[in-house]
Amino acid sequence: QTGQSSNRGAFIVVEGLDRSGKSSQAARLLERLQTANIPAKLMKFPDRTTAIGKTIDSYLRSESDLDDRAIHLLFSANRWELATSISSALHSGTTLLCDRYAFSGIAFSAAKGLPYDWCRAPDISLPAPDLTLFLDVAPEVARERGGYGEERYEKEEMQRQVRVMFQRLGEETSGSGGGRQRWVTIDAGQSIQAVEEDIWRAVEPLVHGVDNPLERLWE
Ligand code: NYM
Ligand code: MG
Repeated sequence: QTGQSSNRGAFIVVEGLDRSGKSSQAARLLERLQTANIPAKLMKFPDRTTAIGKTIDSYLRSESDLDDRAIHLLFSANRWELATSISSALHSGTTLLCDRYAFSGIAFSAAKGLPYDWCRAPDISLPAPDLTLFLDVAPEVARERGGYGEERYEKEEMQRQVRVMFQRLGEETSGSGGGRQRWVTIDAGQSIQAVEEDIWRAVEPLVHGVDNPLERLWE
């Protein structure tokens, strides 16, 4: 326990394919933190409530069309417009859970065929997560869970490519920060309870705050 010396909340990101259980698990984790009286907040990207977010929403529902690079930059801009609130929440001691982040940005656009390094560039210098939980599930298992939705990208072949990109991001992001693993792959094909326990095991060491300064992504 390092409770009394902690100086900021932890930044925890949940990533994965569509239908990997991210949103449900993030909600369960938020509830668990709140029950333990840990100040916590849940964010989600894309944040469809902002002006940029509304443009993204309309693109995802195929109500509008945009150049692949233009939509990629808007997803990144949607993170940048919230970067200050991310760091202020963390510095005020709030543990921040984030349902998707820059890794989704790269994985989905690179899966469409855009160059990986080009995709990564606009997200360089965003607040860096202390921990990224990758909820890994085979696309065919994800599909069997009530099927993919109607939005763009929610097709099995696309999801297969996205998973390959996430695996590459995991390899490049693994390694430790502050003595902890920065990227943890969770077997999201297990039962909801087993996934929740695996997540808690990874998150628990961070929930009383972290001492190391907030870093910037890929700097
Ligand atoms: N997505 C999400 C991207 O293509 N780039 C990004 O930067 C982010 C954050 O948007 N299929 C994709 C992944 C999803 C879709 O996300 C909508 P969600 O979590 O289903 O609302
Ligand atoms: Mg979705």
